[in-house]
Amino acid sequence: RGYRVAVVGATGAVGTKMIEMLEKTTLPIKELILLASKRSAGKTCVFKGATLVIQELTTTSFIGVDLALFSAGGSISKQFAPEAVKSGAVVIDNTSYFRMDPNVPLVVPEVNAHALAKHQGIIANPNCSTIQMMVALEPIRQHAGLSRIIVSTYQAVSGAGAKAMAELTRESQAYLSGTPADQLAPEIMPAGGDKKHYPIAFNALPQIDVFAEDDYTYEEWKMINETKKIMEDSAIQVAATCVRIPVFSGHSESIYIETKQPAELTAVKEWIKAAPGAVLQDDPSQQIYPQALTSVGKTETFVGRIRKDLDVANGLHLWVVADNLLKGAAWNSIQIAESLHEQSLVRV
Ligand code: A2P
Ligand code: 11C
Repeated sequence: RGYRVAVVGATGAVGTKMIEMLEKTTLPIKELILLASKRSAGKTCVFKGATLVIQELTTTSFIGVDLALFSAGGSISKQFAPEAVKSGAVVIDNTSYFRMDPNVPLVVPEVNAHALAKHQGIIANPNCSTIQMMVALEPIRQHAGLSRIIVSTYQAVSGAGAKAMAELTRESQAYLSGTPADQLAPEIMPAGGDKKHYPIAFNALPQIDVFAEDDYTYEEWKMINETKKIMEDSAIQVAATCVRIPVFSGHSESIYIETKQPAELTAVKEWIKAAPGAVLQDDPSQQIYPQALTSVGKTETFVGRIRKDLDVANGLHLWVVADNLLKGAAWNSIQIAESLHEQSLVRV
């Protein structure tokens, strides 16, 4: 009894975490099918004590599959997610490809699990930096409304995949061994698909993904558009500045918000404490605040440094941190699967 679950991109930074999270889920799993490119076919992976062989992704990979978790890039999702749906699987897609499609629910289970009911085979997992911001802000929105968000991110390299993590390691070692900054030979950062590359080691790059409309990057547009879709409120004003820093995992965000109604600090802290998936870490007297390093391996979103703005009556500042590979990707996808199961929505 249970579901036949496929992971597409099983060898990647997110895919490997999906397999780890599937070991922890309460979702009944009958069989796990691991898919990646031809390069990885034949490699093995241990799941719940059993050795599984990774298979090459093809159009016939989804026969008999109930749930398919995709994290192998947008072009793979574009090509293969419809194939999986045709085979009868429900797809949970971690890429940006289907996120803004009006027929595709974009879900953070703590915020809008209800949106799953309308799915037509594909459900999109939001961008990592959006997800943790939603977990932190939803309880405030519920109690005091939300009119404006201005966010600056400090994002880890694992968001850009396993090769980007290797690039940070290589550059850090080279720089510490005396290689000058202009000879670090970056190949991926800030964006694999862009013309120029800059070192990420010992640096901060205000570019995640490529530039788009109005000189905002795609990562910034994702935070803006996905927030409005998830919170089902196109009137929320959102602006983002997304920055890559030399951290392996754990995205951090400095968030400024304006609420519709006044919100007392003690109340805001209580709302965060009571919110599903959120953990309050806020005690300046003891130097307690969320940190990237301590978020790694955790599925929760950590919230601290909550302060009133000094000039704007309904303005608040927060510092929000989560493991981008877990809550930002793999764990949120598994939570979507669990929620689909609880709502009897796995079969289309
Ligand atoms: P592979 O390791 O075989 O290349 P990351 O986000 O860490 O870069 O990982 C990307 C994931 O997407 C990897 O699991 C990678 O598999 C997978 N992938 C890349 N290209 C393809 C493809 N053409 N078909 C299936 N999986 C792919
Ligand atoms: C990063 N947030 O940290 C990006 C990666 O739309 O799923 C996630 C890309 C996406 O690089």
